[in-house]
Amino acid sequence: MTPQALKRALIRRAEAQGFVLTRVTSAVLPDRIAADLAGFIGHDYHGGMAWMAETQDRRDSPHHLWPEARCAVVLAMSYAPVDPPLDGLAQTDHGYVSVYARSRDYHDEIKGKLKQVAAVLASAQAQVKVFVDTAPLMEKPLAQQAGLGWQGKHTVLVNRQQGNWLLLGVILTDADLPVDAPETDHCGSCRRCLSVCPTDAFPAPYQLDARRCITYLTVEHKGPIPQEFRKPIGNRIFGCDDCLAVCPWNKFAVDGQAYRRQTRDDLAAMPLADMLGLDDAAFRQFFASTPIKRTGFARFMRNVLIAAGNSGDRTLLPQVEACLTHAEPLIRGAAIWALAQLIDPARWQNWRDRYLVHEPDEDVRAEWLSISEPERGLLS
Ligand code: B12
Ligand code: SF4
Ligand code: SF4
Repeated sequence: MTPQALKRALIRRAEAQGFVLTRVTSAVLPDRIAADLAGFIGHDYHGGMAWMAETQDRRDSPHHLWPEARCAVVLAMSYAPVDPPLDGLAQTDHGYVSVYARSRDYHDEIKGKLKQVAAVLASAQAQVKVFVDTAPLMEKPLAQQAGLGWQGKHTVLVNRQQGNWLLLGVILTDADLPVDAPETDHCGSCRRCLSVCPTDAFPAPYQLDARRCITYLTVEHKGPIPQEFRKPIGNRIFGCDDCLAVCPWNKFAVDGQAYRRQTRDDLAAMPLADMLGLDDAAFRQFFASTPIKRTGFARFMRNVLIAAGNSGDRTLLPQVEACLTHAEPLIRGAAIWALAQLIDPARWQNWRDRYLVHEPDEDVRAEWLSISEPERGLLS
């Protein structure tokens, strides 16, 4: 088969698997990308994602990860939502889950489909490796170089027809295929994604300080969520879609049907009262094979408690109180903050005196002591 015919066969197979975009590029990224990655890591923007720094020398170009790689086939699956995704942010007694996580884990979903596409290359005696998200590979710069779209000011890949609700997958191969032209930037003077960010996570256009991003804080970050972000997080219990949802290029996006077949409607808006009632076993069962399960029970409950604190819903108080004595210090610490948001500030001292005396963990004690008297907010 000629390289052209092989590429056509690949694209046909990819379309049949539900990918909306498939392009080919060289497996070499320019030095500029390595310098940008070094800038990101040098500023500590990766926060606690130590694996980014540990793999930096392989991550900066695919041919450093796999020296035999000649080409990268980059594919995108649309997960464009049908309903306006941010509506759930107003339902403060429910938890908001970002659109990509409201379904079967996309890593499993897309990897299976990539293998089907890669089989076309393998049957032509080419070597292949498939990647979704977790490998040390810069998928967005690679996608831009392949012409799938451009990295918008929010750093996510945007396509003129599909918008930015795209998940990416990559097939590296030692085969030589005809490559596509890179895409150029079409953000123009727009700044919508930068202005909407609740935690001011963009130090500059095209740069993200992950430590300030709600997705990092609710999904990747292991410890207590720093105080300054707790109120801006609102009811977002897993990820955030604000910068994606405002991008004007989404108006051309058709809904992500292939992906949505795996969607669970019950994950779009979950009553906080139900979430607070989960224990570790029920959590694992309810979120089985979704990305949420990967954060683990303690981090998930930390997020739910922050949302409970922001809910203004005092009917949640008994469940919040029950968490003050939970075996997990991370959960106890978040419960203290939630309590402080929900109770009458005049009663704070009583609550603290009752629990602080029994608290063995230094960090949790510090949580109690960090609040002298809750601010008199809407509830008082
Ligand atoms: C780490 C990571 C995160 C981190 C950091 C995100 C980030 N922007 O770096 C966190 C946890 C915050 C995150 C969040 C999300 N993620 Co994420 N994430 C990744 C991962 C694993 C690596 C990204 C990476 O290499 N970052 C390092 C920076 C340096 O690279 P970059 O973002 O390409 O930035 C370029 C420029 O913007 C510039 N730059 C960026 N920052 C800086 C800083 C300085 C100082 C300089 C000089 C340059 C610079 O340099 C880079 C190269 O040119 C990829 C999968 C993968 N293996 O690629 C998924 C991936 C990027 N994530 C994805 C998704 C869907 C999300 C979320 C939308 C999920 C959600 N709804 O909650 C959010 C989006 C938030 C946002 N605005 O970026 C998709 C994006 C698909 C797309 N359309 O682009 C990916 C590709 C996973 C996938 N396979 O589909 N993610
Ligand atoms: S995902 Fe949310 S918190 Fe993160 S950069 Fe986008 S708007 Fe900001
Ligand atoms: S919202 Fe505007 S600035 Fe942000 S990525 Fe979309 S077009 Fe670019």
